[in-house]
Amino acid sequence: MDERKKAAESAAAHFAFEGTMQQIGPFGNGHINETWLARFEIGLMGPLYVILQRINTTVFREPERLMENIQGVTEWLRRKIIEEGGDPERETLTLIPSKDGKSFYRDEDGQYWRAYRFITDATCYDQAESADDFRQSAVAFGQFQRRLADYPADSLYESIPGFHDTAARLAVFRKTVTEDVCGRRSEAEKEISFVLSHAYLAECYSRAAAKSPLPLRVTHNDTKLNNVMIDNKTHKGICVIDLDTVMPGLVMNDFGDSIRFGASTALEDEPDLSRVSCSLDLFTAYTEGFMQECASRLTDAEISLLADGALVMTYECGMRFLTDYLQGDTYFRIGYPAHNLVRARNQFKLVADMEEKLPRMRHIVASAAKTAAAVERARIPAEG
Ligand code: ADP
Ligand code: GN1
Ligand code: MG
Repeated sequence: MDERKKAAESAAAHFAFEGTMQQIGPFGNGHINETWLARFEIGLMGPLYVILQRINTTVFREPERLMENIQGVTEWLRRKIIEEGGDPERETLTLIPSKDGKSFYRDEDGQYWRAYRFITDATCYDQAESADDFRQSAVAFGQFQRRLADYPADSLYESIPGFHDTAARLAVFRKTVTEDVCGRRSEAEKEISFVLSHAYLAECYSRAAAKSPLPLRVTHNDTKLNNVMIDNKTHKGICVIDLDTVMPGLVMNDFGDSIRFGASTALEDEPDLSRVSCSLDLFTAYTEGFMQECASRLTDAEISLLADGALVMTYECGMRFLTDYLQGDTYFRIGYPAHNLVRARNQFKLVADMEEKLPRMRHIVASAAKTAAAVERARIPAEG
């Protein structure tokens, strides 16, 4: 930790921060980047906080191109938020440039760093404290989707190729099981069988697309609850963060990943599987919030697949955790040796529960879509 802290401290000196750095410490619960919170003192103005992140370059191979994405997307969102009369400092991430005016700093070891203004008086939750908070996170992701609807998708670099290509991930999984480089296969026979017996989920969208095309949109692709900030006072979802995976993608995946993480009755790594299930109350709250923001922009084919998206994303994420376990934990940050196996078991319990609840989930989506359409119809003449 000391070495890492020293590296963070010396990286901090290369950003255009003002004042004197008083303190720096690890922050947040992200699995990918290394996040630090630094406290500065600016004369009589008191403390000011910034987020400093070391970009995970094992995961993000071309950090400079990644930062171009983030710069483009945050500037775009900033303009939209100002047009809508919002507060751009709180409603989107603000990059702090390096002293030489770049959006990142590359240190002597070739590590890449970036800095953001710290969004104060807001929290990223690992679990929804209430259905209403979860509904607010849906509104924030729905707004994000709406604000980026006309973003030039072609200008976005694909930061992780095939990120949500579940079928390709299944192929990697099969190969990983065969190779068994860490000799861990025997620890995970039941979970491996689960993945193989649910391979139909990897074909869900291609089956649907054969009947009706599924549009590619600018999506976030990592819409878990702790990637949205909830205002401590108003409890509104104010800012979508963690923009590394903003790429052209499918809206069902953004919806589905939120459900996977936030509608579960337990944390993503809860080992007691009796506590893990998909809460239909939380599912309903999220669906209503999301539909309220963007139902009118979605096609019937997309709406009819949203609930299935929750299954696909949960299956894919469980498979990714299990693949990482079998490969020796090189991707997701772990807290103990079997962490990824525990996470995978947890996700598969959730998949099984969602399979049972799928008809009800589809029904909830359909009726939220109907309500959103009725609200939209009532609003248009009044405005016109
Ligand atoms: P990772 O890719 O590792 O998940 P994130 O970008 O999501 O990294 O950041 C990790 C955590 O740091 C977030 O869940 C959040 O708690 C916190 N965080 C990141 N950016 C900010 C910010 N600008 N203001 C406040 N907190 C932030
Ligand atoms: C990672 O970066 P973070 O912690 O928000 C991962 C997601 C997974 C998630 C599981 C770039 O998200 O895809 O769904 O962990 N992000 C990346 O918690 O791989
Ligand atoms: Mg994150």
